[in-house]
Amino acid sequence: MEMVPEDMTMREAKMAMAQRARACGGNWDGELCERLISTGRVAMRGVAGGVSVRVLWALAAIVSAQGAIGCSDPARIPDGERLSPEVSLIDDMEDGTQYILSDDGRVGLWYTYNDMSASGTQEPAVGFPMYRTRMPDGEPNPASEIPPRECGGGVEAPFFAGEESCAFVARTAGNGQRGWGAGMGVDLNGEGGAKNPVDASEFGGIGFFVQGNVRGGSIRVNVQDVRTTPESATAADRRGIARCTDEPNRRCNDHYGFLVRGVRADAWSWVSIPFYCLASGGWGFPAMGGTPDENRLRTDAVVGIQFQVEGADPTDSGTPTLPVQAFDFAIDNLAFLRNVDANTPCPAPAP
Ligand SMILES: [Ca+2]
Ligand SMILES: [Ca+2]
Repeated sequence: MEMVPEDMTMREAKMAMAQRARACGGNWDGELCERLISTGRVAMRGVAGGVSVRVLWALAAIVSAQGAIGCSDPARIPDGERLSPEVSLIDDMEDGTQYILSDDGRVGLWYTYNDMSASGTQEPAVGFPMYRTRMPDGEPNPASEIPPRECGGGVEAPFFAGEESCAFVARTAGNGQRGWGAGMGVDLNGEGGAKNPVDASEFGGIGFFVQGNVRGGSIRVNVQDVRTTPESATAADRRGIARCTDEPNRRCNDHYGFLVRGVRADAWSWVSIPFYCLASGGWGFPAMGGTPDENRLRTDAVVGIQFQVEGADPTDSGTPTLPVQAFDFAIDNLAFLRNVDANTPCPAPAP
């Protein structure tokens, strides 16, 4: 598969810059505003490798002008909320970069991860450029190896009715995983190697579009909190939250998850997962070493979301029990949801 960073068109570049510049309105203070704008510049340089120096100078001028105006503009809807109050978009991938939407106060990057099998491969191998399924004019990209998603959400996700750009998705593919498998994930408040939490307690769950060719049509979705994530140890300790360690009865990475079934290669499906449907595997903290009351997601201390496929040794026993199998899947419009709660049914396999 081809996954090289794509040059942005001028229109896309301007949209991305405007998106960041809008962050300066409303309640943002001046210092944070400046930081977001400078982050935007760095991000633009990172993806716009083929854009001429003259264009970059022009973009810098646009940012300066919009930043100056935006910082005094009181009327602002964060980018993640702009399509509907029912959802708070974490990322729609449309800026083409590995950064999530930063306008709602979340900061993080998409990444890939795997069991480090000697025989394993996984794309994207360098950084995480988003995959283009449509051309800038909205027509399907003839070079795309996966079907483009229709804009607007359809009957499954009507809250995306106002969606106007559906060119990019997050896609990963690989083969040769002889251990527990591979996946892609996203941090919601990442700074360097530390994973800090965000408070997601105002939401009822998560949702996303998925498409792919994966073992059994299944992908495990993990919502990580500060207790199950080893890179969040400092953040957990700061708040006095009991957490996983490397002790045998308090093992890390047993995240709260849900096995999504019925993932299709020929079609995109919308999946809504209420938080109450998430369960740990029972082999780590807090299922082991904690009380039953503690054994559910801390929605007030969520650090990231992961999408994972099984390798040949799903239980990490040391002996492969399944054939090695290639995988290739994509995610779009990852969002926190306000329209689900404990009365919403857990997802059933797609028809
Ligand atoms: Ca993004
Ligand atoms: Ca998209």
